[in-house]
Amino acid sequence: MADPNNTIPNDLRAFWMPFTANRQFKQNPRMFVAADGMYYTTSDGRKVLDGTAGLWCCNAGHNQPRIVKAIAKQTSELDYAPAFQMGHPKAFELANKLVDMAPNGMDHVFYTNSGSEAVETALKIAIAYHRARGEGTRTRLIGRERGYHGVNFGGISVGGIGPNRKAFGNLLTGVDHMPHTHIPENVFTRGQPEHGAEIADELERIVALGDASNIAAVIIEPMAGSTGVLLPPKGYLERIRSITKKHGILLIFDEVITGFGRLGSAFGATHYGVTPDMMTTAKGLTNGVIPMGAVIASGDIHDAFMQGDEGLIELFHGYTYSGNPMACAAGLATLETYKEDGLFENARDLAGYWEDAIHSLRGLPHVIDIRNEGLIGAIELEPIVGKPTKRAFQAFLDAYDAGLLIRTTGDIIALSPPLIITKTHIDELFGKLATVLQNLD
Ligand code: PXG
Repeated sequence: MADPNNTIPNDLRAFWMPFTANRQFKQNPRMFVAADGMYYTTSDGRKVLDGTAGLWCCNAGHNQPRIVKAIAKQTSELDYAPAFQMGHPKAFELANKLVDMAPNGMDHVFYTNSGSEAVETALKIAIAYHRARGEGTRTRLIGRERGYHGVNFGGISVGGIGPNRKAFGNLLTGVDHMPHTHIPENVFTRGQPEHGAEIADELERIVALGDASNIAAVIIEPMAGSTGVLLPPKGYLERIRSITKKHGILLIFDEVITGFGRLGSAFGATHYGVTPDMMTTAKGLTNGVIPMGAVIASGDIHDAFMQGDEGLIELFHGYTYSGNPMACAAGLATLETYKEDGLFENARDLAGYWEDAIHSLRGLPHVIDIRNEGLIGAIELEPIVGKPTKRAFQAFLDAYDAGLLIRTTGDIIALSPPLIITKTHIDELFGKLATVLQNLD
């Protein structure tokens, strides 16, 4: 690869890259050296339109001036403060702002450093909550096929993506999985699919088998992003909510992707009008700039822990970097940007234009399904026989060469641009993608 600025190190061996074909990458590296607004700059000086907000996280676009400034200021003011038995003002300020955006009654925030840690935290809180209320038998967890809840042991146990689980032994015990909602009747649906609400009733069967008195929580993504954008059928989330409520089971929405405007509202919960008991968040919380996650929990859950001797620690859990000052500063500036620049509104306003643009790819070679909602979308390609994932990955490489960043999972292309996107960018994105697909083997 041409590298006129000499920015690619000579030796790429030491860095063991995550979720990457390391040997293939290192033979032909793709390096970003700068970013601004909707575009990355590559080491060979090309502009690449960001069709994925990094990894679904840079919702306010790159190098957002408010965020850059806030971090610079924070680093010279208070770089780090101990997270246990000490506080700093911005951690409280950010928690209050998050609670203001969350559905009514979700009014406490526990900080983590990633989505994966937010998931582990929520699962632990769920089990400890029941115990605190004298229902210590409620320890089982229920996830869903094709669910992605990060990569730690709890998350891959409740998660439903085979390759993320298969090499890692026994995982957690006491976990069941509901079926996913991706059914052929809904092919080429615009927005929420019509068919499949009844798939939620499978939860009743799992509860009947394991008994509600043994079940702590159900965790699902309101819209399953990582597996390739699977939207909840109309009525599905409502049914899951009513079944969990009926049986005293906590409902956790994993909002790591759906949080912070992706669907045109603050959270999937607010977009779909279904309130869970906890939400896990990360990514867009700090615009991806500084690692941070958070669990937002209901008052009921929080208050169950606030019993007994006030001098005792209520929850034996937390991280060195929980509520880190730099992350809090980035988070506050990010939330301010979403508000001041009307980015959730922009996502909502452009959702129709986005929908028409993505569905205009119907009929191109190998395209077997297209789905969308808010500023998210997926184009599913027919796999090459005997070589699953190869076709979509080729599209990824071709798009990169054409100046467009997309994300692929299996043979699905997923799109989730920064929410600062304009109609012109949408035209550029789908114009480039159409050319890539037309020329794909
Ligand atoms: N839950 C959900 C719903 C996620 O999407 C995590 C938890 C874990 O977050 P961390 O911060 O630990 O990575 C995620 C992360 C992709 C992709 O392209 C998706 C994620 C991360 C990286 C890539 O599908 N989702």
